[in-house]
Amino acid sequence: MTFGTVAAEPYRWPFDERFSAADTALVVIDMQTDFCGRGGYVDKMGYDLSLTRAPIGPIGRVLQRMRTLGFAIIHTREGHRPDLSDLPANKRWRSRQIGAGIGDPGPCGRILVRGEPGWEIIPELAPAAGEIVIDKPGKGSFCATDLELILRTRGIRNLILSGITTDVCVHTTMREANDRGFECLLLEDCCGATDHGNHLAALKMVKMQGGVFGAVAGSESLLAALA
Ligand code: C5J
Repeated sequence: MTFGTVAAEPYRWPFDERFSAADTALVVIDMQTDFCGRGGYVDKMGYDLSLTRAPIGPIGRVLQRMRTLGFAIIHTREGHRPDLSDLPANKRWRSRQIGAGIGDPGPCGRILVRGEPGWEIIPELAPAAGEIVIDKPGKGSFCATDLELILRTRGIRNLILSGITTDVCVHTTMREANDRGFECLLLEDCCGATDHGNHLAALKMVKMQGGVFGAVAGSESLLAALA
């Protein structure tokens, strides 16, 4: 089934006016306890969890609809090997400056370490059987992962982006994808940041210069296009 365009800013998405489950994936970025759960990394840093939890409901609705329609669903998790061999010293040092050292013990296990409770995707948005999960050591989902190979192998050209945080992992992934020629749509109510001003600024940056990284829409606009 082919769908028409989504009402988005600064242009109706996608640019070539059609998309389908065969050529489009939903990417759900880092919906892990460490970023939106009590006792996780973001909580330990002292940020307001309501900001990174806000997208849980909207993502859940989009996920359910896109799953039903047979779109590819890709989840990502930021995290490091237990021996921390993929953790740059400066990333660890900076996290310790703010009192949430990556690799150090916390209420949800070792912070941002693969296999620990805090690193798991929250139960509300848990991957379904057969959905792809990308483990990444950095902010971007393309860096040191097989994401691009998987997308090219499946013939995916369009990415619908959601998750946390808007200004860090979501933005880095969108920029990486855009440079690789993927046509990107960011769902504004399906992402959130530790600072609401940064969230708004990140949305604005996408829309400048005619859509320098792609387009931005609300989840209701996407769901209307998929109805
Ligand atoms: C951050 C992320 N904010 N998932 N990670 O450190 O955006």
